Amino acid sequence: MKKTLTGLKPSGELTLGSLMTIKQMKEYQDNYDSYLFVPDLHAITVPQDPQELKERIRKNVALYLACGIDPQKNTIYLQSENLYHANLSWVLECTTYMGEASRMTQYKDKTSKGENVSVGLFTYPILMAADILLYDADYVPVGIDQKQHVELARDIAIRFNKKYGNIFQIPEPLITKVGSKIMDLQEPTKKMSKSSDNYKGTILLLDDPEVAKKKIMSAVTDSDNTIKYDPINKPGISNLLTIYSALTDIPLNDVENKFKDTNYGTLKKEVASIVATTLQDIQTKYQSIISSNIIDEVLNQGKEKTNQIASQKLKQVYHLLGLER
Ligand code: LTN
Repeated sequence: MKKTLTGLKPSGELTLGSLMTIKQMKEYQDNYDSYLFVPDLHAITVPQDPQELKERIRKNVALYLACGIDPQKNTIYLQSENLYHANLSWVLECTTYMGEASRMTQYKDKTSKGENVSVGLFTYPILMAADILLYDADYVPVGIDQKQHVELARDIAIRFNKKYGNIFQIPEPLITKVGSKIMDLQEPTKKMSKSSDNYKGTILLLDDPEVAKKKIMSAVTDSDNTIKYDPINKPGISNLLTIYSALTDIPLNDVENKFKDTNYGTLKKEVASIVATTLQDIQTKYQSIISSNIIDEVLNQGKEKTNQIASQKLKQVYHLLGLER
């Protein structure tokens, strides 16, 4: 069976955008061997409050389950509970060129603002390559912003295989269909992000549904009052159509037709309502999960299984490199 693997960084609360990646994994869970982990080591590339990080890690696992990820069909685990990730990452760093790593646009964007950045932020995509290659993932569902990182993982794997022997499966990015396009409600040309400081622009999966409704109602639009999917000229309206389509699974075209003879107020109300019911449903499930011991059971299983797989893989890599006596 083919393998899919992905992770959602716990650097901020999960958003509607995160839900799209989770939904994608849910679609695959019946037909693929699915791995869904919490890349908590990736979160510390920027400073985190330890107590908040700890809580968020648990919350995120509970949210995976509340959003319909079946722990029987998915291997769910914490990156930090598997030492082999950081270990393989070091090996891969030694086979990655400075030039390649320096081309990563996410890193370039972050450093272009002139902020102090950690070395970890620079090597971040190589740890991500390790996450993927340890398990021989065939497919990696990610938003469009992570595509370049998966391509780097491919390049690293291809080169390693050529030089040392065929050991890594070459992964392919699977770009989340609409999720890669869910935008900030206040600045609809920017991706809706868990690390955004614009509270009104982002809908969190644990937002009070009434608050979420208000955020939709005050989303930025434009003044020409025609409803059309046109992300360049009408980013705000297009984003609302996208959200509606994503949450109802109705194709974007049909959504556009459904609303084309109405007005912005109607569209916003309908989107607000579907967002609120979606959140309500997730949160009801979340409440019962967070107060049970299912999270620990799931994570213990995931930890054991993935440590076994990863230790085998690293042993083979060490063998190929002559790291043995
Ligand atoms: N970099 C990703 C999170 C991530 C990931 C991975 C995704 C870390 N390791 C491996 C897929 C596969 C992000 O920021 N969304």
